[in-house]
Amino acid sequence: MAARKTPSPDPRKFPRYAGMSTFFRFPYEPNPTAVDWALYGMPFDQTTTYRSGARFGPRAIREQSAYIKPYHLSFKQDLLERYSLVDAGDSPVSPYSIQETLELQESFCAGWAEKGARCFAVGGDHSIALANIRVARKRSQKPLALIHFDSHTDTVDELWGEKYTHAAPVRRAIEEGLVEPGKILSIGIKGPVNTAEELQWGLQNGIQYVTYEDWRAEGLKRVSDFAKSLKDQEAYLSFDIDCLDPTFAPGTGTPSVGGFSSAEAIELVRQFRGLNLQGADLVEVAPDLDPGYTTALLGAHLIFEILSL
Ligand SMILES: [Mn+2]
Repeated sequence: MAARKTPSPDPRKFPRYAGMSTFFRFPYEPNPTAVDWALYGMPFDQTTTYRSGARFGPRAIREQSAYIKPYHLSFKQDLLERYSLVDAGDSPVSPYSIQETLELQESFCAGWAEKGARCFAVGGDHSIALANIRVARKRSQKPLALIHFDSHTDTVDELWGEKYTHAAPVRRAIEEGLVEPGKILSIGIKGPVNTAEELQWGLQNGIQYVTYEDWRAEGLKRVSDFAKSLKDQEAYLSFDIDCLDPTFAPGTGTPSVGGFSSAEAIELVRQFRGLNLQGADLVEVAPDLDPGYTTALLGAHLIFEILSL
């Protein structure tokens, strides 16, 4: 898709501390328009299994993103020159119903997709990835490649009788035919998991794993080889902030120790430069658990890195 002109006003013309918080000080645009990327908040954490609070992630990330500038030092690229980007506000949610929330989110995003925009969901817990992947899938010719950064496999079939949880988005996306088995990479899995079943199910259904331990032993090669193998294939990237070590990302609901540093996570994301991205999300930032706004700031930076790919 050809790059479009940046919609005015240019956020660089405003001080970084002034005015209403939008993602990266992009213009607030509640009505679907033809832009390259629409970022939106998903203030929903009803499927968290441990510490709640990710519903306030979008608000915190908007605030912390105000400081982030548009020029990428390594890529030598100005994000605002490459893409038109807006903050579409928050999607409606239905606090007592997970499936209704996913439906509301899907129709919220569909309006943007119809205008040609790609949707970046800012969570919220990881359950919200599914609706965003559904919309990204509709934009593309065939099932998407999936790059999944996470401490957890997110292939747990059911929790307390519920199928649409923050432990299941990868499994549901495969079952719904949204993503292509064999073109799915989960990066950063670590720590104890519930049962061996979730990992076995993933391996049997076309997920490749680069666990944290794998990455320690083997380095970047399997990740960069996977990235190269995608060529132009349409892809989706889902980033759960809990793949980082809690030292770097304490503000999250299901922390798991022994993980990536901020610099390592950024380096891993950058392996996907040139990715044909059709949609993305960043989830599980819980600001009430986040002293010094470290996790929200990191989340904002990672969104910048993903958009810059
Ligand atoms: Mn997750």
